[in-house]
Amino acid sequence: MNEVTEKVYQKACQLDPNQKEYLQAVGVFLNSMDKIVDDRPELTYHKILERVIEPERVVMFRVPWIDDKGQLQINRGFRVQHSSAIGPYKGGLRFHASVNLSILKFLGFEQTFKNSLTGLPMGGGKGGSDFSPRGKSDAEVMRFCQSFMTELYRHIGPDTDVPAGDIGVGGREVGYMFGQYKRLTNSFTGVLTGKGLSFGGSLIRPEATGYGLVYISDAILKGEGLSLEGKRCIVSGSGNVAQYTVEKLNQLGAIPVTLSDSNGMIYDEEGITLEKLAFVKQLKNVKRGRIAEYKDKYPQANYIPRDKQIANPIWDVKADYAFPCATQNEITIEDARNLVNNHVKYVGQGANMPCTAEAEKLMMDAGVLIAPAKAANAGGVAVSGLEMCQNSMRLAWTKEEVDARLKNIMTNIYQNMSAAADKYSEHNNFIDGANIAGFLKVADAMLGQGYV
Ligand code: NDP
Ligand code: 8G0
Repeated sequence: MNEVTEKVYQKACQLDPNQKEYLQAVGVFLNSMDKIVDDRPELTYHKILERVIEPERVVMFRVPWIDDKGQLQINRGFRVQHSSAIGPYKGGLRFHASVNLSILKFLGFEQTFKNSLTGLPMGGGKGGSDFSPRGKSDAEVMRFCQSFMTELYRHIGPDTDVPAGDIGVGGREVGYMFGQYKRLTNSFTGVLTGKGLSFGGSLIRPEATGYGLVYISDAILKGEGLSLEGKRCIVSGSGNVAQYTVEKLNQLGAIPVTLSDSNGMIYDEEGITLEKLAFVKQLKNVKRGRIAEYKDKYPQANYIPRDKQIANPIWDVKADYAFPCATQNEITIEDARNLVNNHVKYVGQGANMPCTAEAEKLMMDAGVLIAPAKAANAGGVAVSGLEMCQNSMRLAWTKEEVDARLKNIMTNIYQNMSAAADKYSEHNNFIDGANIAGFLKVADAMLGQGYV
């Protein structure tokens, strides 16, 4: 960092010394900003960096609900409304035991620049709860979602803030929350995205993040004279993003060989084909089972339980490319060393901030090509933006139309981050490129709107 960015970072550290994920995201972002502060002195004069790292508003609330035994349970609810510079706040809701303010602030912060990169008019936000849907009945999940929305509804709206799903929040949860919003406000509007197809959802939204990740990866690799064809790919996670990453990798001729959850990983040397993926979708989305059961069905695969004391074996599988699609900081410095030693050439970030700052630096220094999350996984929020657009127009596009728009958006993101890297940083430094390209549009919108 230089003198300007270091000062901004030190202030953030003083204000929130315990928010480690938020400070990590801000730190990585400010490193990229070094390259533009000299070029754009008016940004420093108007304190754009100091302003843009601070959320416009944070809402925290209690969520009481009754479990199936009749016992009262209390969880914590949040909505971080990070930036409305270029559109209404937009971003997912995460229901997971690990959720806290630091994690949601990092996610809302990243969302702002990602949404800017999509070229669609969306600000950034994120929310959620430390409620875990795992092991809960449908009725418990419904009561929780209704209680959560009973507070959240007053803070959101189709032109104010448009939430969606994220970890632990899929079509079921979005549906329950939409139903409650409609009941409380007596209005049927596009206030949430990721809705069911029969009540305003968009085709291709479930597929969008994984498909978009593979589309942009294909474009990046082609730019280097490489391809996906016949390449072995590590994919982590086994939820929404991981599933559709595996699907599109298959369609483009690559060979995904792993999947995981928080209990362990499977390694299928013969490749996770579309037929095997159909089993995984049924297992995870319908039965809500664990990835360990893959081995019961396909005994030639290896199952390795997760031992948190040691480096994650998923990043030590021999492969060409890696697609982390589970959660933040899933690639540590030890994992990064394994990836480099195994000559993995490319990391496409499906999850948000999947690498620790040290891991990312080690891989960059070793020449691994990295597609940062705010570019690589922007397909999800991009199609959410298209869902908002369709809702406003009161029409629905075909899947071909949405898919074509998604492809086009991912190609534009690649070109914009690549051009920004060449102009301000170095060739193929997509981390700097995506941060700078995403930020400049937000900064110009902030400059134009005065001191807000
Ligand atoms: P899902 O809930 O569908 O799946 C999450 C997967 O990651 C599960 O396999 C889960 O395993 C695993 N996981 C979650 N938390 C942890 C943890 N703390 N430790 C280990 N494993 C964990 O979520 P998504 O697929 O939607 O999201 C995955 C990532 O992609 C997140 O970082 C999300 O923010 C990001 N993302 C999602 C988008 C979307 O459209 N859905 C868009 C852009 C980014 P387990 O079941 O054991 O918890
Ligand atoms: O559709 C969305 O707004 C959404 C949902 C889940 C995750 C993300 C993300 O970009 O991280 C966006």
